[in-house]
Amino acid sequence: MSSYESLTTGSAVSLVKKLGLFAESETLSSREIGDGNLNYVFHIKGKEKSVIVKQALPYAKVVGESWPLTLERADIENRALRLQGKFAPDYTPKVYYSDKDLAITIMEDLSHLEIARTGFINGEDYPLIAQHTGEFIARTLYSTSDFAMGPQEKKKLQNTFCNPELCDITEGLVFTDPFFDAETNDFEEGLRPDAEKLWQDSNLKLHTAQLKRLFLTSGDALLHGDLHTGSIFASETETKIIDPEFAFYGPFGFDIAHFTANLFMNALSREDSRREPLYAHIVTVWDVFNREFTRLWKENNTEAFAKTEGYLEWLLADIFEQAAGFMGLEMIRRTIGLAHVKDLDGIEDEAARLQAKQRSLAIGARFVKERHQFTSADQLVSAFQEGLQ
Ligand code: SR1
Ligand code: MG
Repeated sequence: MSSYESLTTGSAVSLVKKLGLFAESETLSSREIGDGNLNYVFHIKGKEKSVIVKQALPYAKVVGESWPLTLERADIENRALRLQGKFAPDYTPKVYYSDKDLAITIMEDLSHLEIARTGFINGEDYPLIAQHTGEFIARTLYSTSDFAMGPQEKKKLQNTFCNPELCDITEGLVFTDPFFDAETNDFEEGLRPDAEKLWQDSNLKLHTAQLKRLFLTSGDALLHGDLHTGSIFASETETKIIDPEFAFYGPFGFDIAHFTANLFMNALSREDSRREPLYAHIVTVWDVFNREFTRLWKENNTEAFAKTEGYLEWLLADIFEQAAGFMGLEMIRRTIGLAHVKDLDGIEDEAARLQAKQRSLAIGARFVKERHQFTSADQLVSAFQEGLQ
């Protein structure tokens, strides 16, 4: 029988004391700070140290108890964090404790950093975020792929990261619902003509179906699965990637696409003169990903065809093309689907907000439909700039 019960600020304190993370006698402060869609997050602070207690709820917090959700995701997140910590320790929070029944993970407190989405909205530029995120993605993906692990070990690991319910959320909210008049969609009335145009675009639907199939069937590597700027804690010098509860074996291009798409959406919310640092991040994350993936490929590759001329170059080009498509889908779903981004929703002026969202839809649709034509991040940035005209 499961011993699950949801924590409160008080019971979270009792738990960390019982686990010996703090002395019984110590006075601790405890606050629920989660602003995500799915979980409780308690910040527990003593005199000299602090920790984060994250607990999965048996339903999606963003919708309520009418949307039940597996607690298994806490175990997935905990195991993904431990693996990511092995391959990219500088960019992963340390895990101190986890309990499958209670669906909790106790981890390093990162509150000296800021959620990157919030920082970007407030005008921060985080000079190292793209370099760090590119390294994180290349290392975690390459290290869990057939190339690094060999097909047998990889398949064994893949079996332990089947994440059907969370994948179902992505399959619905990212790859399906925004392309139909679905109940989960959420947009302001002024966007209805744009949404309807999109629902009638059969070419866009065909491309979306192709990308959805890729998501459903490719098992390249252990993905983070939800790598938007709200899943990143950052400062001028540090970057930590959190929240891998959507982790599963999926296509190489997915994580980098989501990071890049969220930078583009922040760029939509900024004045032209302040977009340059985001464009630079987009180019950098791709440069770093390609460089790091290539370094790892050359250092450690179990594949018989690893040295076959043109194979690595073909693969990197294929990842880029997939990613351009996934990027477009992320922009579309964050604009008219269920889960929005504050970058766009927070634009106060109604006309400016509507324009930014219309641009997000149009640029997103172009990325999806023309993904085969893009071969570099510079080209994506140029296409984005054309979408601002
Ligand atoms: C019901 S969950 C909605 C969204 O929040 C998560 O962060 C994922 O992006 C998901 O699509
Ligand atoms: Mg999350």
